[in-house]
Amino acid sequence: MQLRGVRLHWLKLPLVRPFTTSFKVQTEREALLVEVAAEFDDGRTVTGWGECVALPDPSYSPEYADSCAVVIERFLLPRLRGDDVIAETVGHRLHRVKGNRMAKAALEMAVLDAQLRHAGRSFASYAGAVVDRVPSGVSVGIHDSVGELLDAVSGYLAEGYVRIKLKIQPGFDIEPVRAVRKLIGDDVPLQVDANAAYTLVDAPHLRRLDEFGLLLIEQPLGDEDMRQHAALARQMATPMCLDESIDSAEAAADAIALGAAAVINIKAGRVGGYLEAIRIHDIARANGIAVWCGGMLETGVGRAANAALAALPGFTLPGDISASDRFYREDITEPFVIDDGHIAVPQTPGISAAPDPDRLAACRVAVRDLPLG
Ligand code: NPG
Repeated sequence: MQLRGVRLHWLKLPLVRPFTTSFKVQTEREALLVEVAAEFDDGRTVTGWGECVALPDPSYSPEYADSCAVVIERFLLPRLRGDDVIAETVGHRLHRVKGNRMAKAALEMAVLDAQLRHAGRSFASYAGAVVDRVPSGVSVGIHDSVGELLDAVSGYLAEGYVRIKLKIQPGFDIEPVRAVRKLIGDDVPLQVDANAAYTLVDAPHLRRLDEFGLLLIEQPLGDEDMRQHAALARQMATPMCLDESIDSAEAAADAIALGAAAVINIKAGRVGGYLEAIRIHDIARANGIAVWCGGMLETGVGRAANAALAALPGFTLPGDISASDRFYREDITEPFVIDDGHIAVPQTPGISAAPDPDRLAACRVAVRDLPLG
């Protein structure tokens, strides 16, 4: 295929309620979508959509939405000139540009979406999905009081979510987790996510989480602290899960070899795209390491991709794939709904439904056509 047009859309979607993590309070999602027009050998031109998951600031990772837009325009697109573009070689063509994985992921996703739409094939079938619905977990932010947290958790359980993930940080960890475990009983799967808020000297404190029978503790230490995660893992009974530290298949292989990860949270944006995400799934599965699909408050475009990814056989733990209304009153696609604790895996050609043009226009704050050179 040949790229004939690339358009960036900056969106702002209000959240139904603030979402607080150890690194940020989010009250709206600023999303960046990549739309490509791809012309195929048969003369057909097909539109593809990608979602860039970078936040508006470098708080979760070094990238941020505007840095991604610049990188896509100045450094990535020039490498996708010519009539021989296929999704499977996008990663290789972009390899000389270091890092900037969320930017690369969004562009590769748009190309893959166009390619699959052209072929009339769903992403689920392409990726090797083995189920047509995936269990839905919910990520619950830090609250001002334990009482408010318990109300939120009760509400999500009533909606049918099958697994609860609690955001924790120093000062909001042992007691909130104890209270939630007491509320939900021993049978509801519960896990915690620290988003790199602790250091290894906190090991004795973190070990107190062991008594709550957690599925896992996610990224307690810094992004670069692979060795220290391995050391912490040896001191805790709760299985160690890495998120921020795993930015590639190589990093996943290292984490497994070091004993730093008994579980891996896979987020395609963080690792440079859905194809790398599939490779990490494959490596983890071959090593007997469980994976689950993380979320970054995606719109319906990215949520569709995550639901399909999570349908691969190694995704043995529920992902952060909630219904659209966990974050948004109105999505830009048909909303994903929770049904009996599950989210349906899209089966239509391409990765996601195209955004609804009216909804897109309603929440768009900027749009830019990129020169193709
Ligand atoms: O369900 O999409 C979701 C949110 C899941 O907690 C969630 N995401 O650290 O994993 C995380 C966190 C996050 C959100 C990280 C946005 C970065 C940006």
